[in-house]
Amino acid sequence: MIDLRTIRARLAQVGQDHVLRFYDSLTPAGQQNLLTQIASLDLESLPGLVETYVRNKPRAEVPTDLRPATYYPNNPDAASRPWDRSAAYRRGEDLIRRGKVGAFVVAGGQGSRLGFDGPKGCFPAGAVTGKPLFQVFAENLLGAKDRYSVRVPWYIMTSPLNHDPTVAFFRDHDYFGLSREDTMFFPQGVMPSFDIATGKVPLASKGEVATNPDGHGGCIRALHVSGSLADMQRRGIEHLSYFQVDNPVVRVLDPVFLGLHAGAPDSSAEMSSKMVPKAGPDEKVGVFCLAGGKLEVLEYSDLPPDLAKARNPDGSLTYNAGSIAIHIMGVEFLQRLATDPRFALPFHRAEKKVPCIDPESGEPITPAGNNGVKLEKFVFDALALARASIVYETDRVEEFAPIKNATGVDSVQTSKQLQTLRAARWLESRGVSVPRTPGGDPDCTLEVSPRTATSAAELPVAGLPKAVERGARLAL
Ligand code: UD2
Repeated sequence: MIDLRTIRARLAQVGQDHVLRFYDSLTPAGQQNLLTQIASLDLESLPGLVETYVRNKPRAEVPTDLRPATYYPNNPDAASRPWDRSAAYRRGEDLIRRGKVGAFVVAGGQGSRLGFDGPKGCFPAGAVTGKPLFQVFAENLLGAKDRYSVRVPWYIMTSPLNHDPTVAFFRDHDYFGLSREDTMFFPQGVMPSFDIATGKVPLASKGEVATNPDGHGGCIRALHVSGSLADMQRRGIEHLSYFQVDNPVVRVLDPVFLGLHAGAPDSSAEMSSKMVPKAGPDEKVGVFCLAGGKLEVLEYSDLPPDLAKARNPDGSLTYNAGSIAIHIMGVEFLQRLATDPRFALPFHRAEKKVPCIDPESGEPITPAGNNGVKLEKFVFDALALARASIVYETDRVEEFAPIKNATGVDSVQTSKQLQTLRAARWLESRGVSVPRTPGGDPDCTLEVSPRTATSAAELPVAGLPKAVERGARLAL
């Protein structure tokens, strides 16, 4: 039993005792739930956080020695930095075959921009089949089982807000054919939200404090406290392939990327990243930069417009290395960070709409504008903690078709177009004729399951049609 008086005193000390205003109106179970929730928060840190991030808006300092990051070009013969793709492939493939690689999706975000009611991984994403994002990722792992005869464990980070429906979705779909023992779910941590005007923590209801997931950077601690890192060590997993829940064309097990991460002379095999050249100065992706000799990602909102627009003599963007949020992380590295008592990633402040109740009347408030401040940690801030970190360029059409918005840029529609475009390329590379519009876009809808292939080279020729009909919908 958590003691009311102790909690009340601690709350009063940090100026947040209003969260107990409706305590007496709750059932005994409701009272205990509220006290348990409050006791799980780091109350003593709240005054400092309110001062730093709510009353003030810390400006992201742009380091004076900032320069663009270097990267392994997609073309290994590029004069800028030649490298041995087949050696990287062999090394990466060997790691996969020997069961040294795990998969890790961060799926704890609130997905508010998409307006989808449910965990984002349940969103129907397949261009033809409409299969959910989680199934697409599962098929990557089933494909690895077919190709490499290996069971790749999959760690799925949820948040307390979507954990139960996520687990139920997998159970209802029989884990999409994966083994239950190889599919691990764990919730990330939360942070209290803050009222933007007062710094008070709002109440989501009379018996619940408003909280938000603590950002994908919370995954490092969550991997540790959930026992996932220990599980990886038991299984002999050395590298974790990290990806976001919103990208159905991610190549979960990429031998070349793994090989570079584990074997490139300038990699510490601690944390590596994939990039694509930015679509334009305004694309909403972070950029890889170097500062103080360390690799870092400057989030798009923190990159000053003059740097975002700066160009090289050949016309390309100077800060061109866009992060598509695909990383490989060494398990030893994660263990070292997670068990270091000094380890803490910085918070990033975001102004958001926080649904809550009126602190006086208890009536629900649906905010019209941003009424709250949320604090989140970003996983890419861990890059600077790696001894050395490499970036590998990949092709946008091959690996980046995110679903973030209901319409427009990075929407389900653009994702389906990109899925089709990629499949068209793969089919054409196999001699299949694909109808195109006068503008050059495929005039059909195509989808290749990652169980069938995760690259053109993996697409089996047998069984492919000679030509795709105009307007056809074809799933392979
Ligand atoms: C992210 C990157 C951006 C670029 C882009 C590529 C950040 C801050 N920005 O932008 O630089 O790489 O992706 O697509 O990451 N998530 C959690 N828990 C949380 C918050 C988020 O699991 O507490 C997951 C979320 O489920 C999703 C991913 O992290 O899989 C990205 O989150 P986002 O939608 O907030 O990031 P976005 O699209 O603004």
